[in-house]
Amino acid sequence: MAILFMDKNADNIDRWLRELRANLAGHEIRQWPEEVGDRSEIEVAIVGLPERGELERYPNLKAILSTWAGVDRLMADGMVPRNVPLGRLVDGSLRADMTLFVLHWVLHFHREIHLYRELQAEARWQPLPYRETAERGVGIMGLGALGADAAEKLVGLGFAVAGWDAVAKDVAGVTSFVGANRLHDFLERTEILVSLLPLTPETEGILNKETLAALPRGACLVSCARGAHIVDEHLIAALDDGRIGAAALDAFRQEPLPADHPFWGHPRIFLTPHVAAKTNPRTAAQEIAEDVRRVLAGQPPRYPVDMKRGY
Ligand code: NDP
Ligand code: OXD
Repeated sequence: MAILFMDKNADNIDRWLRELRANLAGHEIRQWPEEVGDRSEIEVAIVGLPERGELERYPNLKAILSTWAGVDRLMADGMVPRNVPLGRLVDGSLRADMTLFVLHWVLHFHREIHLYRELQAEARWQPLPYRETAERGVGIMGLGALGADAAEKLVGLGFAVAGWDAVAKDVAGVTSFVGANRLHDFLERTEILVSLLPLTPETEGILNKETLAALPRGACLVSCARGAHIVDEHLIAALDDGRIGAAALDAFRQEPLPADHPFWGHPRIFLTPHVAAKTNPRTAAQEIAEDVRRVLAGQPPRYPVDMKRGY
């Protein structure tokens, strides 16, 4: 019996295989496609981006484990069989990196560095009104594995933090807003909005002209989950007329972002190429190995994906 590693996109497959083999000594790890061999011998598949249809061909799969936190690509038709448990990645290193990224941009926007940058361009010496962190409403959409940690750290810095989720979350010091009918109330009090939602049919396009207009004028956006949460042209219009003060964007509808996309040259957009929190094979392999052992012992993965909800 064996474990399969399959990722059509990984540029570091050797590293992954090394880390997985170190953490799963005594188990045979086969690399797709070269080492697949007899498909009926594969019990667990560890996947980044699998070949469409391929995973349907493994009759004895007990689980599929994702090397990504977000599993939206795996929800597309034919990517994973619906009757095999799917586990996603929750990893302390990923969480710490995402929290640092969020803190960076929240502090940047809280201290209005984006506005000082514009004043600098005009050689204007103009201190802006002082705001305490306690007066600054920061809102996190999605207090999940990543969002809850960022929220806690922001509370620790004294910000007025709220979260918006599908189900109520109890994070110390964070005001919880739940469900579609509280979204407007959540947005109204949010001057710096952080998006850490998964991409699902429900959250696709959630940052659109209505939701952006519900934020206080000049509010800033930190979008570090998935680009398809944003309706791109609505964001550009909101930035152009000053309703949104600035946006830090890490993920995009199409990646790499096409060279002619208007985001690239927009003066109020800060753009990074999907690097907010990159999976670190060293730490991720430890987490994945733990789940492999559980699955082989007949238990489900620790962070199962709900196939109906898509995350
Ligand atoms: P989790 O699944 O742990 O958290 C998702 C949160 O979103 C949960 O609190 C969930 O609420 C909430 N949520 C989901 N759907 C809705 C909805 N329709 N309405 C309201 N709340 C909703 O995910 P993670 O925190 O691990 O990761 C979040 C996302 O970050 C990933 O899906 C991925 O897209 C992105 N990511 C980006 C990276 C980057 O480098 N840019 C790196 C890693 C991840 P509830 O629990 O109540 O259902
Ligand atoms: C992830 C990501 O979902 O890197 O893990 O975006």
